[in-house]
Amino acid sequence: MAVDQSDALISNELEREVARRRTFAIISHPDAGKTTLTEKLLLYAGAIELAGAVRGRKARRHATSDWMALEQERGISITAAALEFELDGRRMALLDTPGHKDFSEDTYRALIAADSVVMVIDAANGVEEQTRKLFEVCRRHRLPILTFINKLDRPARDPLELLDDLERTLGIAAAPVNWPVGSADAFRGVYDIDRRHLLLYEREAQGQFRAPVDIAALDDPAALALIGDTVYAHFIESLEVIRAAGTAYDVTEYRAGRQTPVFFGSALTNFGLEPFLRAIVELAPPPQPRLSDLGLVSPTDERFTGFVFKIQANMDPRHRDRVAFVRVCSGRFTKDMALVNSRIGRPIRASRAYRFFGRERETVSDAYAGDIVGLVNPGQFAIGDTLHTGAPVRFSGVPRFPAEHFGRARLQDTRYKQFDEGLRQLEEEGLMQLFYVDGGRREPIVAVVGALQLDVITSRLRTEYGVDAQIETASFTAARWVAEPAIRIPPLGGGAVVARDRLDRRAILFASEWEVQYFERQHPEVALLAESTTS
Ligand SMILES: Nc1nc2c(ncn2[C@@H]2O[C@H](COP(=O)(O)OP(=O)(O)OP(=O)(O)O)[C@@H](O)[C@H]2O)c(=O)[nH]1
Ligand SMILES: [Mg+2]
Repeated sequence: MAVDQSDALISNELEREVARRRTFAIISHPDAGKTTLTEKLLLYAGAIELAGAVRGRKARRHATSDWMALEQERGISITAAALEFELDGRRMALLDTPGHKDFSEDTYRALIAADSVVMVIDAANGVEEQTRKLFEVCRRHRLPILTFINKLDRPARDPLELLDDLERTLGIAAAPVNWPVGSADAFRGVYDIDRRHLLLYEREAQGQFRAPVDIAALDDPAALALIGDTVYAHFIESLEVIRAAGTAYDVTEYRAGRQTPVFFGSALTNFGLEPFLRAIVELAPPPQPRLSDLGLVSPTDERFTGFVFKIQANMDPRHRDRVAFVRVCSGRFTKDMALVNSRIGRPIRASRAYRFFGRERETVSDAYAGDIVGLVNPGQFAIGDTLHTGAPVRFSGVPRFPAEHFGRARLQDTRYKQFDEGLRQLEEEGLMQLFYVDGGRREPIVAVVGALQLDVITSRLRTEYGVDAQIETASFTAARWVAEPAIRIPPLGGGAVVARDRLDRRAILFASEWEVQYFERQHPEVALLAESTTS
């Protein structure tokens, strides 16, 4: 009897904790303002006291989620950052992702760890290429999407046209929750369509914020005076169109991923941020069930399960350790618990577990489904690993993409040990794959999905491992693993070479996709794999 009671107590606590969690990723085309919006959401949630900037003079604060040296140097996001904070009794976990297509593998993995998505659209550009691609991934995973149309403080497309663009380009219903009053220099604020009230803002220097003026009635003379005649007339006209013919917000449609609620604003000048943050808290779904080889795993299932979606080395220059980011899928995680990595089968003690806030970390004693926990266990984890207690289980679906760009990494000094160690750890992160050509010099070949990742490798070898290296483009465009370890590989024509990966598995590097196909036609007996079989 006593046992039953304590079990009931645990499951009540578990249900309560899971129900208050919100884990979401911010996605978009490069430069739409994901990191700026992230920083402002943190500011409005009270998680930071001062907002940093994406680009700024040396002395200025940088955005919390762009913590890596190269991100700050270039003013772009390169790697997904996890930020956890409390808000209104909810535990929020936000993943700011890189927009550039060369880093999209990292973005896709972050999407797999989220239960919903915030999609940022640049009001001058509408739906752009990278947003469209990321949207397709969201659709496949049925992730609910909230849309923030950003940069209304600059010349923008007409809001009706922007909604139309969302609907046509993405094939999703767009339901405006608020409506912008003016744009560019005449951008005054947003009107809440359902609650029927107006939030008018003033610009503040240095990204500080001031509470908006809240006006209940549209025909309030004060509103008219603040907005100005021309902007007011235009606003009323488009509002009427939206009221008559616009899609109304519907929670079922949103949760099913068929409709996206749309908000307008400007992350940089702090317009429209409180309503958006409130919407995330109120509308975003709690942790959802996950598909495993045993079927759906419910977040309130009492046993702990999770998977590694990201590995990042050297986040903290003082520790120089490697963190495996785990999305908790079910149950309760406790520090020091013995978990099994389903790939290896042996138990591991989770003794160093952290919660992250950009680069900052804090020890966690327990975590629940929905949380993102960073585990420090050198060499024990690979991207995609399932961790669990109880009977064996595996989650699938952490994607890997085939490398398309290859380069020869050349050490320019004599720090061989650090060079090898650096390359090994960056490979473990999934930033690249390493190959060594048979019989060739000991110059590793690095293979990446996007060419900019080659710059990231040299920069990180320098700043994190103190190694001066150069990467010279190599003329390969595809790698295929040889399925049979013992099979004889026939002589290769064209630009192809035989190479080995770090685990000594044989692969062939080809100069073109056409060469791959030609080889496959000529040598059907040599089975090739696009991905290495995970060891
Ligand atoms: N005028 C204006 N500029 C903005 C706004 N939001 C962001 N920006 C600027 O747009 C640029 C890109 O912003 P980021 O926040 O880095 O965009 P991002 O989407 O995170 O970019 P990546 O992570 O590199 O894909 C920066 O110079 C920002 O200051 C806005 O609301 N108005
Ligand atoms: Mg960014």
